[in-house]
This record gives sequence, structure tokens and C-alpha cells, in this order.
Amino acid sequence: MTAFPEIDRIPFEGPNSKNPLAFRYYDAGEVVEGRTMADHLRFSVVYWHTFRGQGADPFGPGTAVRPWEDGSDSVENAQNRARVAFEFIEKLGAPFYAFHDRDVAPEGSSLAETNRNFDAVVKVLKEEQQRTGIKLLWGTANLFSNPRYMHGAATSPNCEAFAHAAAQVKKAMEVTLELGGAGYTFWGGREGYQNLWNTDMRRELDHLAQFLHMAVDYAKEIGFTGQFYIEPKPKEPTKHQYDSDAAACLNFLRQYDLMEHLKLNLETNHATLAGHTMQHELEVAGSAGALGSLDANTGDLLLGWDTDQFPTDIYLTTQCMHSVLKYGGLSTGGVNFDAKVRRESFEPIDLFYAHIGGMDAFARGLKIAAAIRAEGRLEGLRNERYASWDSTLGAEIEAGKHSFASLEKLMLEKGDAAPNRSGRQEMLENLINTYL
Ligand code: XUL
Ligand code: CO
Repeated sequence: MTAFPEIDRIPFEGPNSKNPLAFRYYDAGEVVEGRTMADHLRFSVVYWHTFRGQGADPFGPGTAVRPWEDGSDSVENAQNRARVAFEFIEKLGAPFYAFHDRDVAPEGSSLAETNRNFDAVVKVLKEEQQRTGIKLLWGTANLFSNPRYMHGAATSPNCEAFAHAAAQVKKAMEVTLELGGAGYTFWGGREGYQNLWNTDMRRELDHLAQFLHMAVDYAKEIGFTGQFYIEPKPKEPTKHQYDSDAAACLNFLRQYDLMEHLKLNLETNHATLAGHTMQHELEVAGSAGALGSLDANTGDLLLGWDTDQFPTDIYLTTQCMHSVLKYGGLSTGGVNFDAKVRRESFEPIDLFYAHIGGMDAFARGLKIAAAIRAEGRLEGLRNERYASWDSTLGAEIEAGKHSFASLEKLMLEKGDAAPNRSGRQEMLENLINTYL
């Protein structure tokens, strides 16, 4: 059985190709800065949007046509869907995928039954991974859809919701280990508040940290050596999510002694919801040594919510890949398309167009970023801006050899600071455009 009979493996045909089912820039084996594109980009397909998204919105039900679905919530349908997912990912040529526990298998009437359903589908995922060589980028648990998590999971005022979430993450980590996952992600589904009058913030944050420490301990216990990630998002579904942006996450991780255990999984649309650019989030994480992985998508700047669109903006992907290269590349992480086709793009083939476009946009961004770095003009001009710090005085201050008193003495003698240099913002923006 094949779900996409009209599609073969998506070929690379080069920039002049007019074939919408071919890559124009993503050539998996092409070497950039000493590594293949496949290795730099580590593309990943998400199960939740691509295989579970139906195109529903607050004003109407799903529109997606998915002929392989039998309309039931059975384990058999879930197993069949898993095989379809691997046919898609294999034809696309993405090396990774990512899923939440509840994306892949239906919930049962008890935790034990739910775990049995999960195991039955994981068996198929494992077979398909072995058949295709496709790997798991990261696993995660859905701690936000079931009504038991209405007040949050690790931050719930109901300690049994916390306990249930712990049991769920324990199982999801075991499955991630079993499937050889390169990482495990925590996105704080409903970990936040709707109203501060009913919220004990300190207690909720303490509980969230305790929960993450339990995960770290359990990873040691079972021998899971994959990378843990925390994924910032400022709001939606709650009014305020505790992991609101990269800086808030880093502060939380430092406060609770978790820095060495988690890196950040940054998502473009979450950055925009936080009032930041993705480049800002990448620089905040990268400069703290905590840049882990990317959830690649984009929002619509005219709509205020998490639209999770496929990224097609070359300027954005150039910024992303420039920061990724600058901070040493994605090691365990990847470019994970946490993106969904529009409600109006309801045919299965639209899933191919969407991913091909995203992969090509990131491949171009990678090549452009590498060209910028190879020429070195941007870096040269930026370094020049800080040249005073390489002078005797700058170097002495950086080395900790000065105090307020010694600097006061110096400035009283000099009378005023040396004149500033132009920031040359427009010239640098023009320079970037010469590479696009
Ligand atoms: C939600 C979101 C999640 C996480 C995984 O906005 O991005 O899908 O990536 O839980
Ligand atoms: Co995400």
C-alpha cells in the first residue's frame, strides 16, 4: 500500500528547475564549511502538525483530506498512519522526525491501557526507523491536551496532575531511549498562569524545577544520554507561559541549577510572540552556550497568534543559519519543521510542497550565511566597532585590572572619552543584501 503513489523520492534539480516537487537548493551531500548540508541542517518532520493536524480553527472543523485515515481512534489506524508518515518522510528525504506521545497513539481508559496503545505503535515506529534509516530527533510528552492538565502539569495546583505528568514523561523518555532519540524536549504546554490572584508563582516554579530534576535523574537511571531541551514561548494557551523567552528560560535554569542539563529549542513564531526576532533569541541562547535546536516556522506579523507557517523568507533563514554557524552548528539538534499547512491547503501533496519550500529556504540560508562568513567583511566590520577594547586600556579593563577609582583618575586627566565611530547600520544592511 502506498499513500502517495504519484510521488517518488524528491530529487535535487538545482536552481533552474521549474519542478515544484524538486529541491532547488537542498542538495543533501553538498559540502558547506566542511560538512554536508544534511549534517548542518538535520531536517526533521513533526508528527503532530503533519500527520495529526486536520486544519481545524476556532471557526470551523478540519478540512484536510487524508485518504489513509479510517476515521477511527483505533490502534490499527494509528499504526497504519505511522507507516504513512515514514513513507512521506522517506520520499521527502528528511533524516529525522519528532513526536509527542499522544500524537502517535490513542489514549486508553487508564494510564496502563494508554501505555499499551503507545507500545503497540512504538513497535511500528521502530520497524519503520530500521527500514528507512530515519531517526528520532527528539521525543516529548503532551502535557496540555487532556483536561486533567487544565491548570498545567508540573505547575498544577493538583499534585496528582503533577504525578500523572511524571508518569507520562517517564514513559515518553523510555520510548525515546528505545527509539534511539537524539534528544527530549520540554515545551511548557500550560505551565504558566491565566490570573495572578489565584497563582502561587514561587511554588509553581519550584515544582517545575523539581519535575525537570526528576527527569534528569531518571535519564541517568535508564542510561538516556540524549540532550534535554526547553522550548520558550511567551503565551498561548496561557496568558503568560513561565518559559516566556530565551532569557527567562536561562534565568530559570540558572536559578534551579539546571543549566548543564538543558539547552534551548528555539521556535521562530514563539520569538515573535515574545516581541523578539528569532535572531535575538538565537544570540541570547548562543552567547550563553545553550543553543540546542530550532523549531523552524514563521508567524504572520499581521496576525497576533501562533500560526506556525512554513518558513520561506530567505532573510530569516540566513539570520538563523548565520547564528547557528557562529555558535558551532547544531550538534544533537536539528531544523525541525514545527509548521502546518494552511487550512485551505488540504490535499496530501501540499505537505510535500510545504516541506520542500522550508528545506530549500534553509538550504539557501545556510549557503548565504556561509558566504558571508567566508568573505569575512561583516565580521571584520563588527570587530572594528570594538577595536578600542583591543587597545591597552580596553584590554586592561577586560582583564580586570581597573576599578572605578582608576578609571576616574584616567578620565579626570583626559577630560572626555575619545570620539565615537559610526555604527554603519545601513552600510551593513546593504552588505547583507549583496549576498541574497
Ligand atoms: C507549541 C509547540 C509545541 C512544541 C512541542 O507551540 O511549539 O508543538 O514544539 O511540544
Ligand atoms: Co515547537
